[in-house]
Amino acid sequence: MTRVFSGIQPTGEVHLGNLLGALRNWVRDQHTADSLYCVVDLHALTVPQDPVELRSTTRQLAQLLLAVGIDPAVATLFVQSHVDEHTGLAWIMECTAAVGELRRMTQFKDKSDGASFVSGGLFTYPALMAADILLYDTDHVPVGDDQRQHLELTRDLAIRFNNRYGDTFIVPEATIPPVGARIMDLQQPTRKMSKSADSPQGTIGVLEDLGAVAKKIKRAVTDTDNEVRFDTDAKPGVSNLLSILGACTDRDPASLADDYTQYGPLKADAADAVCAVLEPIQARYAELDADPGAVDDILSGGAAKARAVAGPTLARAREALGLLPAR
Ligand code: ATP
Ligand code: LTN
Repeated sequence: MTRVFSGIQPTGEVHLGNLLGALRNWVRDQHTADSLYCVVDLHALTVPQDPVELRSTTRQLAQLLLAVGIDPAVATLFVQSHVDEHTGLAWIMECTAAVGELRRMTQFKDKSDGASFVSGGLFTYPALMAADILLYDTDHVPVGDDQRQHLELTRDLAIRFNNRYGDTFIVPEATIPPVGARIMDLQQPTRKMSKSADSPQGTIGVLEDLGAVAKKIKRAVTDTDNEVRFDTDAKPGVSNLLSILGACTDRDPASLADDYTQYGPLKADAADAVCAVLEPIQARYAELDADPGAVDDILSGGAAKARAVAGPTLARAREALGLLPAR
């Protein structure tokens, strides 16, 4: 059976970009592949976090993943720091990666640029991500477009390791959705919608009040020429609304454009479509609120299942490297 793995950081609010670019595909893949989904709390440590907040956002994110539709009866849902093999293999990946290739990562450049403190972990972040993926003999990694470069590096590291030490890792592939892989900020449509956006008006939280969501979409930045056309370079704001509507209704954004001659109706339909997607997620999230212990139980079962796969893979890599086994 095909193996699928993906991860999401417990930092900030989960937004519509995360949902349409990644999480919806996680839910889809769990029915056709052996799927593991991970709350990557160790990746969150690459920038300073408040301990109380980190603990609660980690649990809340797991709860949200369940609300979105991850079913622990078919998929494995777990927290990265519960499975020590991630840090064990990360060191090996750090020693497989070259400084030059880590330096080329655009996410590192974006996140370190202008920051007053840049941790060593922010730089080696992609080695930990490669470890996450390779530990599970992963075939496919459903992610948004911004993770393309990290996936390429993961493949390069797997291939390099296999060439040096013999076949050890499966070389994974990114699966990036044709529509919704790069949802843009509603106020600055040339920047991706992000947890760390400057303006909350540009980002739609998955758990946000639906009235506020509709307002934000209706106030989204477009342009003055009033022509509805899918052209991400010339018309980034309008194209973003078409992508959002297309991703929510399973339609092609370029052909959707033919249905509209004005921005108002496009915005109204996009707002309705987004609210229709968010409403059941919010209802399930509220139900899960009643029983926080249930989330912890699911995570504990998930970690046990993940360890059973990760342990043998790490042992295989250590053996290939010539590390003396402990007795
Ligand atoms: P930040 O912007 O602060 O780095 P993030 O919003 O990218 O955080 P992550 O936890 O890094 O959140 O991403 C989780 C998943 O969501 C990844 O697969 C990522 O590719 C996807 N994703 C993130 N932003 C978008 C977006 N604007 N459009 C589509 N997919 C996205
Ligand atoms: N780097 C990713 C989060 C992430 C991930 C992973 C995604 C960490 N480990 C493994 C897929 C597979 C991000 O910033 N969105």
